[in-house]
Amino acid sequence: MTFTIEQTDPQSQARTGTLTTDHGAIQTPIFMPVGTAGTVKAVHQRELETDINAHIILGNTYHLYLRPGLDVLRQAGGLHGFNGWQRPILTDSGGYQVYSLSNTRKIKEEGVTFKSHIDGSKHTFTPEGVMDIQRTIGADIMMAFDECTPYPCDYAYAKASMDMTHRWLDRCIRRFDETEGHYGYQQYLFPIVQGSTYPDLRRQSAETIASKERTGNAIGGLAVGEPAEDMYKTIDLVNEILPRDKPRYLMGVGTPANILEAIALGVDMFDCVMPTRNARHGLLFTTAGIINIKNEKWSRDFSPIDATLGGYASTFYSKAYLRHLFKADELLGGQIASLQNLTFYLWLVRQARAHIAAGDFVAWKNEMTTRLMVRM
Ligand code: PRF
Repeated sequence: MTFTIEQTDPQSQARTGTLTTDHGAIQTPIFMPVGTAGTVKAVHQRELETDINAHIILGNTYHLYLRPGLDVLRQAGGLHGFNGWQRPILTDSGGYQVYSLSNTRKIKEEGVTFKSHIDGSKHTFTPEGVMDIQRTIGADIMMAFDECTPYPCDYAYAKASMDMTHRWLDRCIRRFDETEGHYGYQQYLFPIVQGSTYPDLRRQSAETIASKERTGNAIGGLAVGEPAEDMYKTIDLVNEILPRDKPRYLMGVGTPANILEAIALGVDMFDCVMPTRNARHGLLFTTAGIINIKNEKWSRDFSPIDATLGGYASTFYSKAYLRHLFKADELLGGQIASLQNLTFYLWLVRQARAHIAAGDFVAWKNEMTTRLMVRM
């Protein structure tokens, strides 16, 4: 894997770059659509490639391990062989999903024991096991096993948790370095910075993570309910320490405004369920602002969903028609809305790259942030 920085913004920490994997190149800053269970919900692989032009998608260790399970994935030739997506895939390590989804869980030094949200069966994730599972899934980028602390979180818990995440990281690295991918291409391991919102813990964690000298680094434990200002301060502090010449991935973020601010602070990669989850509830991100398509005001608006954005779903279907689909509970509604929102998110990061290259990123970001918050 190589990461080349192409342009840096003189007024902020923003930069553009190219991350090259055996499954192709990723232009950064990039947004990665979330495909939890091996599918970006309600979106075809073809639309992901053409209309949305996703460079990389996410999968989740927790979900894929429980269903379809490792035997099926191994026989399919990994997730790429199973779902047909031939561009890069990143998998989250499962820790975060265990904490948010499973019914009961026990966190110990050895690992996390939990009950499946599907059938109540009992399982244990260890750092070693999670490396093996991500080898079998065949993700180009594998994430270290961590604990994402809740917010608020007292200092003693945050410190003990961070120390354990660091010990888990050493176990992940050992297992990762003594194993190989199964499918003939390289895989890479990204460690994750934790430390809640405590500056000294974040500093210590960023230094520990940087010292491992992996291919790329991630920032976890944010966007869990803390004020946006605390999130930005933490990103700024951590990015001062994480190496400049390696990609930085901010996990589970966020709104369009969050993404633009974090790009200005030097983040290169993002993922979030927001565009797809909001879409299924009729909330649209458009270049003119945020729309609740279920509102009566759209019932006779026969204009395209988002003519400025371009692309198939945004120009072919009208707001009135999409509103009708949602009111009638038609499955096509969620599909069109998901396509609109992901096309928008990928457009947003493409615009960011263009404005970093043009040298007017900060002015554009400030104007865009105001525009995108408009509720129509
Ligand atoms: N750790 C992992 N995945 C995550 C997070 C984390 O802290 C977050 C926090 N926003 C989202 N996804 N492993």
